[in-house]
Amino acid sequence: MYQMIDPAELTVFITGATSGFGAAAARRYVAAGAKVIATGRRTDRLEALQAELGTDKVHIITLDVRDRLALDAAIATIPARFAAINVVLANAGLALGLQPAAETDITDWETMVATNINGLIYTVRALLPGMIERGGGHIVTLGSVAGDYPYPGGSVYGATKAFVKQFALNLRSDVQGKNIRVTNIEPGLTETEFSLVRFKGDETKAAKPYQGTTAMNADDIAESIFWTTTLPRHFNVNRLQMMATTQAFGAFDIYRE
Ligand code: NDP
Ligand code: 8X3
Repeated sequence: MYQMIDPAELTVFITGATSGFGAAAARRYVAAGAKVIATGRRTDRLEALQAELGTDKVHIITLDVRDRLALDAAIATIPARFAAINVVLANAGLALGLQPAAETDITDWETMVATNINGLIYTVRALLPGMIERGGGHIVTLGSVAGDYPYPGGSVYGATKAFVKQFALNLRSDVQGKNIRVTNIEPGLTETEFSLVRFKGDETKAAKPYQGTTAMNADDIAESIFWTTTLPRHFNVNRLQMMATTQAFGAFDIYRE
């Protein structure tokens, strides 16, 4: 019988646990016996998650990942029972807008960079030393197919996810010999609140990407994350890219007069 890691050994720090992948991952880990530190900006959602999953298994922290000092301060207050973090799921992120570059709102670009890049590196930088001191751990980052494949209107979002991918790969080199695993999860179309955020609450626009098809869902991604982190410790998944069966690649776009 193939020997997976016992999830009861895991304490998982999750950014963006109020919705989508992060919330689904919190449920998956706790159902398997792990402890979770669930973070995000929406306290009411965090409290509801904690009430659902139990205070013995879930510690919550209201946190904006763009605020490095607040992040550092919050981590310093984690109770001893949850302090031995050995999985970091750096998941918080967003896309804003789908306009061509010349028409985009510059503050949308700034928010994506501040969240998807700065928030992610602040999270990893704050938690990595502790994991090294404790002798090991696993960092899971949330990239995207958008970090590999371009699409119209995806200029800065895709670029932030290309950053995430390269950061994760470079991180692997830096933690060589320290028993730290690093995995970049790279999903395609997945139905969460992602589109509602991208289209700033416009439900009609947000529903469109998922209409008439079967996208992946948050549980699909949570299962993949859970799998990579419970594999035997000698085995590192560097990158895991997945798409809905109904999503594939298009042809190059040739402009003609
Ligand atoms: P959701 O919108 O459902 O969830 C996003 C999560 O990120 C929320 O919990 C939100 O919490 C959190 N978040 C956003 N900004 C901040 C912030 N400044 N500080 C702290 N938390 C923040 O989207 P998904 O679950 O789909 O997305 C999760 C990750 O997966 C993102 O990085 C996204 O780019 C990536 N991804 C998504 C895909 C998809 O198709 N859905 C495909 C590929 C990658 P709160 O608002 O409470 O702070
Ligand atoms: C989210 C997937 O295709 O909307 O990262 O960019 S996509």
